[in-house]
Amino acid sequence: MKKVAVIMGSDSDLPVVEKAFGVFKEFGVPFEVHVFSAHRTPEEAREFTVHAKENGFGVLIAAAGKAAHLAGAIAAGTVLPVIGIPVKSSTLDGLDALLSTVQMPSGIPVATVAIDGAQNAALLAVQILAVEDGELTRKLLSSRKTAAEKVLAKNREITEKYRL
Ligand code: RP5
Repeated sequence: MKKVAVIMGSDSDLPVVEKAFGVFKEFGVPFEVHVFSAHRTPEEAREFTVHAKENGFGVLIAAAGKAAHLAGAIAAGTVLPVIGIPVKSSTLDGLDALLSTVQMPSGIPVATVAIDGAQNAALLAVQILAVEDGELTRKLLSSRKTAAEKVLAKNREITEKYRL
């Protein structure tokens, strides 16, 4: 199976980003974690990116806050799918990072998830890998079913609690 790379702009992003790791463990998807900055270590970020496909990666996730150019810079160096996580790490509550990540020019796409949306970023990466992997698809469908059953159980519980 292809690996997922999770790249963050700073180790200060780790508390947000690490919510993705449990998803990969749940689905048995191999992943690697890196800290590369679009601004502080641009050469290293590019070097990793341009060799990512030949190094066995299938999807790249990039998380950054503030003027969050990491996902876009990474997307510029590969045709692998890139998922951006805008991180809430400033006085602007992550809106700065959201706009910096999502507003990519035509031709260089970044699939941007919600501010601090590491779990959805990981799920989207798993779904991309599942396109060519029946077992992964089966696990995803089973996980959706379990989640739906939990909601329906809560529905029964709350409905009963407030029944007149
Ligand atoms: C961004 O600047 C990083 O992704 C981080 O979210 C933010 C602050 O970085 P530190 O100053 O905490 O290293 O590049």
